[in-house]
Amino acid sequence: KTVSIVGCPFSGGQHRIGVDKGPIHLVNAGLVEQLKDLGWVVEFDGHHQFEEISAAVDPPTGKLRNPRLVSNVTEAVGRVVAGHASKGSLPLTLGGDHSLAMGTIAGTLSKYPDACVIWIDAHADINTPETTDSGNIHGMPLAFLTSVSGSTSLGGFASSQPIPFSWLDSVHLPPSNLAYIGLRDVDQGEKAIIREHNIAAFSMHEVDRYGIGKVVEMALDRVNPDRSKPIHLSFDVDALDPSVAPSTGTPVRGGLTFREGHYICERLYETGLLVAVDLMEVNPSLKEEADAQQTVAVGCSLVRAALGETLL
Ligand code: DIR
Ligand code: MN
Ligand code: MN
Ligand code: MN
Repeated sequence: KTVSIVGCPFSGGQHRIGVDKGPIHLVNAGLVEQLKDLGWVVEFDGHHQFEEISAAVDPPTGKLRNPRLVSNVTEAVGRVVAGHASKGSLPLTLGGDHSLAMGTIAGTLSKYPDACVIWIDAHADINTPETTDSGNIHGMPLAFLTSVSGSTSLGGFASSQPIPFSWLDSVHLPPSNLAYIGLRDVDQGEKAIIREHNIAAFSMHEVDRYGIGKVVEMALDRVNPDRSKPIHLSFDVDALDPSVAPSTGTPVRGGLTFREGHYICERLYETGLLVAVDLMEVNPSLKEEADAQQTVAVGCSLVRAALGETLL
C-alpha cells in the first residue's frame, strides 16, 4: 500500500496569508515517518510549486477573487491526484485552502467516477458565484463540483482566454454522492441548495443528538448504503472545535471534539473503501506558536487515523 503526499502550499481561495504554510509544517512535523511507521510506502517528492498570476491579470469576476489563479492551480492539482490514483496509490493532499478540493475530487472522480465524498467542515463550501458573500472560492468548491451553480464556466471573459473553471465542465459529483458532517456555519443560500438537492448533511446538532458513531453510519447509509463505493474524505480542520484546532482561518465555536474528529477518520479507514484523503485549512501563522503546533499535531494525528492508526 502506497500513499502519495500532495503538498499544496496554496492560499488563493481565501484572503488570510499563512494557510499556504500548512503543508510545510505538517511534513516538517514528521508526517512521512509517521505514515511509514503505520506500514505505508510513502511517496513524497516535495511540495507542489504553483505558477504565480499577478493580481493585475486576475481581476475579480463578479464577486469571485483570483478566479484564474484558483482555476489553474486546482486543475494542476487534479492532474497530479489523478496520476497517483490511476497508479493505485492513495493521494493524501495537504492544504492549503479548501478550494484545492476541486482538484483533489476531480482527480479522484477521474479514476473512480462512482466515488462518494465525505466532507468534514464547519462550513458547507457550496456557495455559488451568485450566493457568495465573501467572494472567497474556498467557500464554493462543492458548487462547482456538483454543478449546482448551473453551468460551471463563468461568463464575462474574453473568449481568446481560457474561461476559469471551464476545465470542470466534464467533472460531475452527483449531489447524492456527497455527505457532510460537522456543519455549524452555513450561509442562507447554501441552506437552500442543501435542501433543494436533498444533500446528506449532518450538522453539530445531529452529532449532539445521535452521537458521532451513529452519525457516521447515517452519513454512509445515505451516500454508500451497500458500503461498496470508493470514499474520498475531505477534512477541513475547522470542523474541529477551536479549542482543539485553533490555527485555522475561519474558526467557529461548537465544533467536533478531538475524539469525534478522529473517530470519523478511524471509521472511514475501517470501511476499507478510502481512496483519497484531504487535510485542509491548517494555518500555522494564526494564533500563538503553541496553538499552531497543537493544530499541526492534530492534523498529523487525523491523517494517521485515516490511514489506519488504531488505539489498540
Ligand atoms: C463562508 C465561509 N461560507 C464563505 N466559508 C468557509 O466564505 O463562503 N469555508 N470559511 O471553509
Ligand atoms: Mn471550513
Ligand atoms: Mn461540472
Ligand atoms: Mn472548508
